[in-house]
Amino acid sequence: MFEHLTDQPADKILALMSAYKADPRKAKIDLGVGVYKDAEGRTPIMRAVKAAEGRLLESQDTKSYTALAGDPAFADAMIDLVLADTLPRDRVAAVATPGGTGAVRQAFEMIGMAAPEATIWVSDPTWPNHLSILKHLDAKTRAYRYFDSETRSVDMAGMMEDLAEAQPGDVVLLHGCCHNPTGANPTPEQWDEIAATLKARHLVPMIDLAYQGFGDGLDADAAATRLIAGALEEVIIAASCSKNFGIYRERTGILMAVGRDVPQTRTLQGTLAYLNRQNYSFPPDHGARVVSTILTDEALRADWQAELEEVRTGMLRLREALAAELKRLSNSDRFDFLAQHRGMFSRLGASPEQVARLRDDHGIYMVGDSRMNIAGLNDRSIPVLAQAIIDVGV
Ligand code: PLP
Ligand code: TYF
Repeated sequence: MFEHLTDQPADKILALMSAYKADPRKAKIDLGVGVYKDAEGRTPIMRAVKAAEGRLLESQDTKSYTALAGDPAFADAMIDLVLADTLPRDRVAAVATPGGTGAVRQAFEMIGMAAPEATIWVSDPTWPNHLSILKHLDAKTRAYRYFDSETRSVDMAGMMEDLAEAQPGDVVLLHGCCHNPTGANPTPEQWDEIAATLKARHLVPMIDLAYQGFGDGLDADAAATRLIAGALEEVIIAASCSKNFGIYRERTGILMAVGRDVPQTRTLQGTLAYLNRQNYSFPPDHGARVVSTILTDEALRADWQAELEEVRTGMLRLREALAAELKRLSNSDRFDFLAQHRGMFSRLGASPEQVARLRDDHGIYMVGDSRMNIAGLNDRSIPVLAQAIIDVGV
């Protein structure tokens, strides 16, 4: 039977990680995979995470199964973090999932159960895993224009024109904040327009929220999600704790589904638990319990927020420094978009050839579409990167 299997294309981002590691040059810069790194290039364990793990080690007295939906305290804490008081708790169904990716996957499967004919609209571009999971599930998918490669901001007119072709009941996948891979995000006014369009055209939003706290702050980054969840009857939210808690390998995420009323939400809750059971039964617990321990303890939560805020403002400072250096070297403001983008990523707008030259001639690794992980920079590498960007002719 195995002879029927063929080689699958590698994940380009993960392949880049290996290529970087294998590069023997001392002076190399890793702007590839979306993992936060401090100025020394480390991905630290956050203080509150260490403390919560210590508490769990002391106090946990069983490793027995939790529930198909995961620990209820995790769901409550995450719904509060993402939605605050937008909705009554009994209109939100939620299950813990293995990472945000697990939530995305379960969401697509739920859509397939509820509306197999629905088209799932994705931004062009979007996170490559969205596309590969949709393809794997054989879901109907279409792209809407999102990024204006001239201004490096959201192509609102193109997006609206394309979504005008969506049929009632179609799903629109949105990045709640910190768009991956472009770094370009709708303004609050544009989010109002997006929410109004979804509502008027009876479209179902699915919001992927993988970077809450990495853009403009914990509440600001959830504002679009809250706006949409408050305005529409049916909403899907896939949230990740990988980045904002720095617990990537613990595989911690949550899938939420907002129902139009309490009975429908109860059915949704059962459906999500059913999907967990079919795919892996009980979701991972350790990361979820670390998160709920932090979010429900005043001191741990305050410390986590303070450290997350340092991470966020540190990346903003790097953005501003890179934009300023490029302004100086290019004698123009054409790189100012770098300071306006939010989150870990910016799409530089370099050609594939220029990206290859940055790697081959300068030891600078970014994804082939010229997505840079801003957290891979520090004060020493910013002038090096800026000069290389000018040298290859971006
Ligand atoms: N969605 C987007 C847009 C992402 O960039 C990521 C990546 O980190 C995820 C979801 C899910 O990440 P994880 O499965 O590691 O929680
Ligand atoms: O886009 C990124 O870099 C992150 C991390 O298969 C990631 O979202 C990349 C590829 C992948 C899983 C996670």
